[in-house]
Amino acid sequence: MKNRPDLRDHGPALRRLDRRMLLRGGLSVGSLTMLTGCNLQDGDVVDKVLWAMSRWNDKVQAALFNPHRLAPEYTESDITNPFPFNAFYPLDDAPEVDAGDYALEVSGLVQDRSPWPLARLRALPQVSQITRHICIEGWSAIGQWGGVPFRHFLERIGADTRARYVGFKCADRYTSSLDMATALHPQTILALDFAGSPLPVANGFPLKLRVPTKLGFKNPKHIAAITVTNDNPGGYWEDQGYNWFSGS
Ligand SMILES: Nc1nc2c(c(=O)[nH]1)N[C@H]1C(S)=C(S)[C@@H](COP(=O)(O)O)O[C@H]1N2
Ligand SMILES: [Mo]
Repeated sequence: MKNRPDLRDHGPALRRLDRRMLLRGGLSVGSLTMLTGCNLQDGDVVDKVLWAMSRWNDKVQAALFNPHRLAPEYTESDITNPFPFNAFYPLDDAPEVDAGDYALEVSGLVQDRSPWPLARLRALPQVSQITRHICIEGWSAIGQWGGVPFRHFLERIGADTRARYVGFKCADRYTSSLDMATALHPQTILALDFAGSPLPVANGFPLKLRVPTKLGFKNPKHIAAITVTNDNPGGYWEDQGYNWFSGS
């Protein structure tokens, strides 16, 4: 074939392409060549095409997202023990947040920007779920998380729930963001507890977002600040090419 792309030149760009897009859409690099009419020899062009496809994929996924469909829930006997740790650094570097000093910051399109010490979060209604965490790196594990339904929290701070995004900043400088429909999903929780006790440092002390309808990287740990916005805040992995929506 004349225009056969040389995959070796585009390894990183192709690895960043959402696997699901390839699987679901049945797309191949060969069909990409036909669609774009370019021979994919130019890394920048490949990158632009893949980013454009990923943005388009975000829109399709958002349109397909059913705000009422629930992720499967499991029983205590299904829980994975020990539960894995994962971050963009080794466990020794996980941030040690001082519980006494801690207060969650809130900003953006919200009526009440007052900070949230842990006791104030604990005073809100709490729920618990046993769900499967799926990491894009190829592992999954079932765990139990407890905390405040995120929808309740957003209503409590007077968030404009017509805004498009909720952004998260974490104590380890990790960032991530969610579409508002997923933020309001009944299983999305601002988790304080893991396996019935306060979150261990490894798994996000003092606060993480548990989103069972999304891949693991969209479950920020050690959350320090939340913002409600119409400008897509992106995120640590999102900005490196992981598909932004990454959910079902
Ligand atoms: N603050 C922060 N949150 C994070 C990450 C991180 O590096 N820092 N990694 C993400 C990824 S890729 C995964 S798989 C999960 C891992 O959560 P766990 O350590 O509780 O298994 O956290 C997500 N949230
Ligand atoms: Mo992950």
